[in-house]
Amino acid sequence: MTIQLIDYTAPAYDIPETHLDFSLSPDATRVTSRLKLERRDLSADRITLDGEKLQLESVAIDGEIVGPDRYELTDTSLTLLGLGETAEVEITVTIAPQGNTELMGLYMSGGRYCTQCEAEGFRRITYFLDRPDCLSRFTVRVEAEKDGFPTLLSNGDTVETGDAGEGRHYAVFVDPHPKPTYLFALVAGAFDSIFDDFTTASGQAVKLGVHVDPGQAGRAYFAMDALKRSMKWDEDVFQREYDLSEFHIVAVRDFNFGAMENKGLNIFNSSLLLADAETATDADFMNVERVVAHEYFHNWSGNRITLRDWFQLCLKEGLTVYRDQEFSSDMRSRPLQRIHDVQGLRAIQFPEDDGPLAHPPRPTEYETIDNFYTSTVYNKGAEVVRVLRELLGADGFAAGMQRYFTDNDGTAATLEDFMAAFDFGSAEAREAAFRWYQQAGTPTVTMRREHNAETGDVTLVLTQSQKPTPGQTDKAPLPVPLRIGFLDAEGRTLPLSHNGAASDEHHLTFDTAEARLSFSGAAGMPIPAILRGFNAPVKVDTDLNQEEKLVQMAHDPDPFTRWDTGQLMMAEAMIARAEGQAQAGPPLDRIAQALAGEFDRDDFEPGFVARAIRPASVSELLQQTDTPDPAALFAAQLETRRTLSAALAGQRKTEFARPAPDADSLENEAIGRRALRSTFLFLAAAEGESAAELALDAFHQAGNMTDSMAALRALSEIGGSAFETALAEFEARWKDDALVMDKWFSMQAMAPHDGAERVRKLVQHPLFSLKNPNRARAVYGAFANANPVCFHAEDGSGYNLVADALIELDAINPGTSARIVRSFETWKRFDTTRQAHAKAALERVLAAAKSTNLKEVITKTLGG
Ligand code: B3K
Ligand code: ZN
Repeated sequence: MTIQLIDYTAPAYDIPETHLDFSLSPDATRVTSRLKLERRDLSADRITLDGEKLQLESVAIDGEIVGPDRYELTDTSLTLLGLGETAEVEITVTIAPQGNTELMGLYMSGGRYCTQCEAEGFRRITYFLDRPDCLSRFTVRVEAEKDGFPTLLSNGDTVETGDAGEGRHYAVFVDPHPKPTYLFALVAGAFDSIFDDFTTASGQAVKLGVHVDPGQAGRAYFAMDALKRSMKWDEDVFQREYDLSEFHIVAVRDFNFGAMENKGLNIFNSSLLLADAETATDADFMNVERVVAHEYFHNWSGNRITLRDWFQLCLKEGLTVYRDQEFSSDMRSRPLQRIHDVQGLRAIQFPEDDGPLAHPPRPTEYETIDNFYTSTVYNKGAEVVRVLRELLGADGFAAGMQRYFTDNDGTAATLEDFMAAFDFGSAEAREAAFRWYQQAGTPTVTMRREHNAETGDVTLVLTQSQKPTPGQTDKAPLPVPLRIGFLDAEGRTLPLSHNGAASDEHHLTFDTAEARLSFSGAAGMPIPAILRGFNAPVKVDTDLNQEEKLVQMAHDPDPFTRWDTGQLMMAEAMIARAEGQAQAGPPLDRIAQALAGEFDRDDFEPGFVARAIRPASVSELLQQTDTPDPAALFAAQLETRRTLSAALAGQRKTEFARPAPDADSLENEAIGRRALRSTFLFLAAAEGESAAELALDAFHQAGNMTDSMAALRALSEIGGSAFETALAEFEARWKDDALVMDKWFSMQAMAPHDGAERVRKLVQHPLFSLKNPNRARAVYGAFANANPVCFHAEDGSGYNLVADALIELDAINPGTSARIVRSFETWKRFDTTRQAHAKAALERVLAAAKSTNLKEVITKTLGG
């Protein structure tokens, strides 16, 4: 059944008050709900509540138990009949959290109860209007055995606790903020808890708790610190304060995605919460910090202001990702954060936008909303907010954000409400900006120069175009905010004039299919960068020649541009090699020379250089060529790495001659230097066997998980006995630590030479289980997404390996199978042999698939 945006209608009744009573037990949890109904639609006398996999025990209306003459029951709903203007309804159901392998609704993880309700999990807890526009005030009583479940949590403030007899205890929670069901949460179990407190700007004291598996408290302090920094940042930057007297975060091992922003009770995948230097990499730390912030920021962008319907998902997700990106930029390095985020966007969102699953940030129809938690909704959604900020200017954007929060507080809003908060100057300008939410596909902006040596005028001739996407052929131009700066042939900044005003950097909006932007004051042909800072999610195609690009990558004052142009040059060189045309590509020695210059800059930042000198991954390269051949691209990448490694040998020696950065430090300098060392190792690993000793040495010297993983990664490419030795040592040391073992599993699944054989063996390992999403992703997700050479093997073996797993996984956890299958989305870009294998594999999975989730993704992938 397809749900359409235009079909939205408000529910016939409101449920202003909800009381829930949980009597927890693994196989038969009893849930009693008491709902206050208030008629909204005058003609209504019935209400259809959502419910799935529930055992209905009883229904009472206005105090009287009623029979089936007063309700209709189906597999997915309970319709109450003959209702008046108001009604008090009491419903009792039983559910079995222990058998819940889909991890939606109430389930058990590691012997603890927890919930996941977004998007439609609450209907597996009890019958309710399980939709985001039904806001209700919740009072929740939770009762469980004292032994084994000492900690009881739900949303809001704890108002009562006590003994319930027979070895059981209870707690009552009141959440004063009306909320939709998807923000409901409940937790019960034995945890190690750490506590802290925070005082809001207006003086409210908030008790903070982070609850983790027993024995793991030491790994929870970083998250607690990140939480406090997030709370402060949201006050400073967006004037948003927290609004309850308690805030809790709980980590669970079995979780379908990263984390969840339930009101006052965030639940996290433990992989995104637990971190210490021994067991987590710098990248893990940054992810924990980002996700803690993200979920906390939802308290305003998502919870206080929620969604009218799921089509508006981007309203909370895109905006909140934008907010967490800004937070990370302020906490760490702004240019590095931008590079990191754009790399992610290009790696995942651009291909999505270019393939059969393309959809606008605000889709207009869906079958399963779970399938729309996509990179387009999240990451492009964040980029669109960034576009708005650029179009409006920092002050206009800030003022609009305050208006948005004030005008919509306590409501279920739409993207139109969001746009209405900003002053675009005209209705046309607002409509044009709104198109970013409505159109799918990545626009391409081309830039060609016309230079007049006599007058010193240069005109940038710009065009923008978008390819048709499934279901959307007509595309209107979008407002693209540009930051344009020029260099001369020696790399000096040229302050050219536009409309009479000279500037080092011009901020202009390009909002038509074609435009001519004229600048004066350029004696020679200038070298423009038009998308400094990357403030619009577009592809750029310029007429710069190789010499000009070399100047730009070495001298543009914008670090993003230097990084980007350097990456482009290296990619062109690698692709030319893969196609057997090395001569046609840019010369590697000149690229290496330009990159070497980064080490001598006054503003040298090791973390930046680590990224600048690291050539694109094979996955990234696959997208940049129309004849993708993973093995050839890998060989070209290895050659490029060897050249760079040799050219930068002096710089490497200098770095390794210095004392290693403090293993526990998370300062930018320390993180940056570790990243730089890791890149050097990555470059050197391309030398193969002869680098084995160096890499194994690095593995043994490693003072923290970042260094261990960098060395193990290098070894995974070299293969042979050094890799086996390291793996065995790693396993012996970490076999009892699930999060660390996930790394061990994925490192092998990503091994480029023999990943497929390894995966076949790994899934026989006693620690492997498809039931745990982290472990399933560590093996199959890593293989399908991060081992392009083996996944796209020409004989179809990689596709078949994943297909077999998907069939098995779908019966256990459709949310996870429907996500891993997305690695097939680029199948039509490959040669006919690979296409045939991919198609056969997908058809085989489709025939066996049980879930709508998986079927929807495959059908679109095959059809689009
Ligand atoms: N809102 C959740 C994601 C829920 C996914 C449901 N399929 C996490 C987040 O984006 O913050
Ligand atoms: Zn989110």
